[in-house]
Amino acid sequence: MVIKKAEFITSAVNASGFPKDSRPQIAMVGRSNVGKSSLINGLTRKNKLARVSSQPGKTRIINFYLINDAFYLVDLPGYGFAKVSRAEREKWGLMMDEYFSKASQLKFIIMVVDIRHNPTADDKQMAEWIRYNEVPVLLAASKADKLGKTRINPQALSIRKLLGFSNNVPVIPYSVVTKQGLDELLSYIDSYT
Ligand SMILES: Nc1nc2c(ncn2[C@@H]2O[C@H](COP(=O)(O)OP(=O)(O)OP(=O)(O)O)[C@@H](O)[C@H]2O)c(=O)[nH]1
Ligand SMILES: [Mg+2]
Repeated sequence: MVIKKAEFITSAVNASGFPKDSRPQIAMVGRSNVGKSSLINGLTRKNKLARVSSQPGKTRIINFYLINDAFYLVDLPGYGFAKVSRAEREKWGLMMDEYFSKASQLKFIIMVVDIRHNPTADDKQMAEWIRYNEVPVLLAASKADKLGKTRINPQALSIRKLLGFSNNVPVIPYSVVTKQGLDELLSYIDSYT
């Protein structure tokens, strides 16, 4: 698939703000600062579409991007960054619950993990939740440019295992810097839209 058109449509904090049309949605989940917004920019080849920051917690609302007029990529707020109040954490949980329970067009989840790190307790909880809800999932292991070539695949497979996913869950190491893995991710996205 080639992404010819990508545009920001809307932001939302609850279901009243979600797009109302029936186009399929593919959502990015993952720890804060792992690279979800960068991945949206990398896949669409638009550097300024989604806001990226080295400061964790940049995306605190749900952002919807319409791709080729055909489907949405959904940038969900990241979890697990330290400097956050309890109230903020609760707000995050409510927002995610609302999205996952009411977004009936959700077809597929891309769970983004940093290839350099083993999964955290938060990551494991997210993986549990995905399995419980039986949503098709793909693991995208970010920042592969930061790891030596021979370590990339073994580390990606190890993360999948630690998260408790079976071999049926695709795991794709990628980098928005070298563009490794981006075409493969696009093919998977294509098969779900
Ligand atoms: N080297 C490298 N850096 C990356 C890659 N992807 C993202 N980054 C960097 O990681 C940082 C965080 O990226 P974001 O895309 O803002 O992360 P996020 O997951 O959207 O974070 P939140 O919005 O806080 O949930 C930025 O400094 C990016 O430039 C990658 O593939 N390689
Ligand atoms: Mg973000």
